[in-house]
Amino acid sequence: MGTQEYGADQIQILEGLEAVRKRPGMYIGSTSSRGLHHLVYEIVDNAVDEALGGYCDTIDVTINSDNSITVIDNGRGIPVGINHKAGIPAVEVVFTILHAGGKFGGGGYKVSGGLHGVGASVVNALSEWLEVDIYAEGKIYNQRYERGHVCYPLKIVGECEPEKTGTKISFLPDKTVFEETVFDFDVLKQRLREMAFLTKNLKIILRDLRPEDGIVEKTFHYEGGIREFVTYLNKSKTPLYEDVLYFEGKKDNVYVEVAMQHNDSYTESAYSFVNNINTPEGGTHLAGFRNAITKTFNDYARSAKLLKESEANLSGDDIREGLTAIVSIKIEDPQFEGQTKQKLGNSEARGAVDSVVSEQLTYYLEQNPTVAKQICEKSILAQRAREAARKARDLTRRKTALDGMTLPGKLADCSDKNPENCEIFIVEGDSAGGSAKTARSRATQAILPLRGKILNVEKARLDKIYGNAEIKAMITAFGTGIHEDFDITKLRYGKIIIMTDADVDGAHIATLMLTFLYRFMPELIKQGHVYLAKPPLYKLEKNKKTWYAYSDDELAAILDEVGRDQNNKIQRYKGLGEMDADQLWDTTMDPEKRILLKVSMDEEAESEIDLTFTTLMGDKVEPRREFIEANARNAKNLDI
Ligand code: TTJ
Repeated sequence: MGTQEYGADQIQILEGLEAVRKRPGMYIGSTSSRGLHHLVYEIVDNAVDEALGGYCDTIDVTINSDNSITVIDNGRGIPVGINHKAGIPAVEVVFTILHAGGKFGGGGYKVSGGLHGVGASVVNALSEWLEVDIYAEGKIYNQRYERGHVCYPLKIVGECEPEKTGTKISFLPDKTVFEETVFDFDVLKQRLREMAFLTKNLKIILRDLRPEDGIVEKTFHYEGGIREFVTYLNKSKTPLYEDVLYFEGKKDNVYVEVAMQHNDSYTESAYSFVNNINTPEGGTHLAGFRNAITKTFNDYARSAKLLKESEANLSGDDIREGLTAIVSIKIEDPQFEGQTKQKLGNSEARGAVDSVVSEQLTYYLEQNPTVAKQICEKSILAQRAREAARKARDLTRRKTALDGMTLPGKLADCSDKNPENCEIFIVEGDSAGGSAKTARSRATQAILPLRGKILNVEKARLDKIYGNAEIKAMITAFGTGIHEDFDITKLRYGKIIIMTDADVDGAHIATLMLTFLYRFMPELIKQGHVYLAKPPLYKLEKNKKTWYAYSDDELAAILDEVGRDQNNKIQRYKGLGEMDADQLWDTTMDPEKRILLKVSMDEEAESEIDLTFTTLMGDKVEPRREFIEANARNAKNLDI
C-alpha cells in the first residue's frame, strides 16, 4: 500500500470495489471461464470506444506467460489531470470508482450495455494486480493497484516522443476470485475478430506468449467491416450472387449499418449488434430490418411482375431463406430487455433500420435487376416449398386423425402392444433387415429396414423431407407425430435402436438418423428412447468354440486368454450382412447379451449440439468424424 492519506472519498472508493469483490458475479456475470474472459473485453471495449471516436486505429492484446493480459492502444491516453470532483487524477477515478467507466469525454457512442461497460474499476477490483501506463505529452505516467488498492500515486516514470500517445494496461486476474485463470486463445480470438469486423479499419492484434514452441499471433483488420463479416460467414457456403449488399445511414440519432448476402442453403443466419454488443435475442433493430426486406422484396417482385396479382405475398421466412446478414447499429442510450438482457428495446431503432434499409435496398434492386431476380426467384421457390410442406403435413395429420394409422409396408411389427416392452430396430439395408426379421423375438422386437442412405434433413427443404418414403415410414412407425404434433404418449416402442454396419458408412447413416431424430423429435433423445446397436467387429473360432469381440482391445484380450496360434480362426465383420440370423441375434439383438449405446443429450449444451449437427451435416466431411467420436464418448454402455 502507498503512503496516500485516506479521506472520506477514498473510503467510499474502497467500499465500492469491496462490493465488487464480494459479489463478482453481479458485475461480470460469473467467476467461471466466461467471467475471466469478460475482463479482457471490459478493457478492450474502452480502447474500442477510443477507436469509434476516431482517435485510435490499433489495439494490441497479449496473453503473457503468467496468464496476465496486456492491452495497448494508440489513442489519446486516459486523462491524467486532476478530476476536480474526486480530487485525484482522472485515470485513478477510472480504475478505483465503480461505474466511472463510460462517463469520460462525452459525445460519441460508448460500447456499453447489458453486462458490458461496467468499467475498468471492476477489472481492477478482481485483479491481483493491475498496472496502467499512459503515453501523453512526451511523458509516460504510471500507476499500480493490487486487488483494487492504489499502491502509489500516479507518477511519471519516463519520457517518450511527443507524437506517441496511448494507453497500456496489464492485469493478472485474482486466483482467489476466479475458478479458472487460464485464458483460452480461441475464445479471445473469436470475440476480437468480431470486434474488428464491427469496427472497420480498426486493427486488432492478439498475441499468445505462452506456447513453448513459439509465440502465436493473429491480426484482425477488415477494411470492409461487416461486409467482410458476411463474406466470412458465407465462406463454407455457395453465395447466390457475388455482391454483398451494404446499407449505411443515420436517422433519429441511430447509426445503422447492414450487410447481407444469400447463399444456396435453406437456413437464415442473421446476427445483430448494438454498440458492438451481440444481441442474440434480436430486438427492435432486427425487427426493423426484417420488416424492411419483407416489404421491399414484395414491392419489387410485384412491380417486376415476378409475383402475379393472384399470388400471395412472399413471407419474411421465404425471403430470409439462405440469408446471411449482419445488422449493426450504434445508439446513445441502448435499453436491453428480456430475461438475459440480450434484446434491444429502443423503439427508435426499429424505424431507423427500417427506413435506411427500405430506401437503399429499393435503390439497389432497381440498379441490379439480375441479383434482384435471383433473390425473388429463390424466395418464390421457398414459398412453393412451404406451401407443399404444409399440404403434406396436413395430409399426415388428417391420416393419423381419421384412419388411425396405416403402418408402413416394410415394417415387421411386434405382437406385444405395451410400448414399454417393445423395441424397434431401424436396420440399414434390405438384406440385414431380412436377417433381423428372422432372428428377432417376434413378441417384442419390430424391424424396419431402410434402403441405403437416408435423406440428410440438414440439406433438404421441408417438402422434400415430408415426401421421403424412409422418413414417412419412421414417423408412422414411431406413432408420435413430429414437431408441434409430437406426443410422446403415442410412442409405440420404448426403445428405438439404430442398427448399422460397424464401418464408416454405417456411422454416417447412424448420424443421419440421429440428425433426423434430433431435428424432428428431440424429446425421444432427451427422454432416453434412442439407442445405437453395437455389432461385433470380429469373430474368433477355436476348437469348436466361438468368441465375439466388439473392439480391437477386446480381441487382443481374448487372444491373450486363448493363446495366439494357428488354430485361431479370426473373421473381421465388414457388415451386418455377413452374419446369419443366429449370429445377429447372439451378438447384437439378444437383450441378454447385446451391447446398446444410449444416445444422450446434454440439455445445457443444446445450442452447441445444434451447431455440431449443422457443421456435421454440411458440406465438409472432416467434422463428421469428430462428431461420431464425441458422440461415442457421450454414449453410455448399457445392458452388457
Ligand atoms: C477520454 O477523453 C479524453 C481523451 O482520452 C479519452 C480516453 O479515455 N481515452 C482512452 C481510454 N483511450 N484508451 C483508453 C483505455 C484503453 C484501455 C486499454 C483501457 C482503458 C480502461 C481505457
